[in-house]
Amino acid sequence: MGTLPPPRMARHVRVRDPDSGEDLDDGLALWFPGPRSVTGEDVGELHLHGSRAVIAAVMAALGRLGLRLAEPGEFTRRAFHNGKLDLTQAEAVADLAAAETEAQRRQALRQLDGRLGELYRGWSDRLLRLLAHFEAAIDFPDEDLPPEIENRVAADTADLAGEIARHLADGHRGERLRDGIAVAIVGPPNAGKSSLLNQLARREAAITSPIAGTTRDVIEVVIDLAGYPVVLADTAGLRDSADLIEQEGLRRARARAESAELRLFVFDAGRPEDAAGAVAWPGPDTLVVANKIDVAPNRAGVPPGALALSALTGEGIPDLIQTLAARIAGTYDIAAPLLTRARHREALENAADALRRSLAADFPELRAEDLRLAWRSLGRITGRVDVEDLLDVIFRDFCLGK
Ligand SMILES: Nc1nc2c(ncn2[C@@H]2O[C@H](COP(=O)(O)OP(=O)(O)OP(=O)(O)O)[C@@H](O)[C@H]2O)c(=O)[nH]1
Ligand SMILES: [Mg+2]
Repeated sequence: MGTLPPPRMARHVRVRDPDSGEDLDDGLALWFPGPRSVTGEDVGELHLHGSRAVIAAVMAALGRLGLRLAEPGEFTRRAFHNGKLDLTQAEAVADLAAAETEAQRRQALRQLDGRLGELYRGWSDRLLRLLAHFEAAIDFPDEDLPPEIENRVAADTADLAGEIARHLADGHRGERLRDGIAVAIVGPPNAGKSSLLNQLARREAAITSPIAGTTRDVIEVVIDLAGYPVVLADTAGLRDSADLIEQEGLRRARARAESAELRLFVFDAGRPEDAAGAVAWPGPDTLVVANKIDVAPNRAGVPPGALALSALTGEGIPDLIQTLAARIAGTYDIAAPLLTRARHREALENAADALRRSLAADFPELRAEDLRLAWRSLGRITGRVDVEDLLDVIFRDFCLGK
């Protein structure tokens, strides 16, 4: 029987079967007594050679001691229950484990640092203070809220509703960074759209051919574009067509172009008149790309502001990647914590609605009830809904009439 290593110090150990005494592996053992551990409980770690045979032998021996494998998410769940993490941080653990690009990793780490939770808790605390005024007025009905307090509560409620609304109106950036930023490739047939998709994906994801009308459906690939997760969509070439299948393809192409965050309008530099098709999607979110520059080397057909490249030779592709990455960085590289999940969005929308209702309500009881609903919605995001909080604040922060 070995002894415990000193707390938080790695010790070189022989791992032995407690019954037979047989050596099972050679490794490291660490001991983290609670509460200074990842879950807040006592945690022991064994660092082993991870082969199936070693794991099977050690697991069997631990099983005989009454230990079992953790369920999925069990460590994080225990950490949450023991107050080591709030729910947004627990979600960030899952995001960090699933992150595929630098931008996703950074976003998840920022959330794990607790900044998103802090923002929501800050709002929640402000609501509690507002609520405390009403609770007192309701508990002591003879004493009306002084009008200046009532005005301040209304102004603060409106401020908070405004802040939450601004946080919600973020263009879904945090969620998009988790799921991938939508970029659509559109343009006339045969311009080289599918060839460009293949270049950016670095594989032959889409069929290309000299026949106009090769691509009929939307073809999606997920790529890591300079650290950003991008869902790149190739679409059918835009032209008038009597073919029913092609018409459906065109409908899908246009719909995808509309919903995408950024568009690459690709045309053949040898057919400069085609560049005009880009006017269907005016604005800075459409990058105009003159393709096949390898066979139009004097660049006469490249309008100002367009990127010239060859999807065949790869010339100009690094510039396109850089331009796209800079565009994406301008939108997504911000220090403020972003909303990352539909769950948070829904709770925040409920909170904002409740605050607006509270402002419109006639009686203090109703105003208070809506504030309470808003507070509960916010509390659900971080997982810290607890009426004890409310009672504590009422008796600590509020002193009626004094
Ligand atoms: N010389 C040259 N040929 C290219 C270039 N890019 C694409 N092509 C060729 O142009 C033809 C059409 O390319 P695709 O990528 O299939 O064009 P598309 O825009 O997807 O066409 P549709 O799917 O029909 O709308 C193919 O024969 C490609 O090999 C380029 O940069 N230079
Ligand atoms: Mg195509």
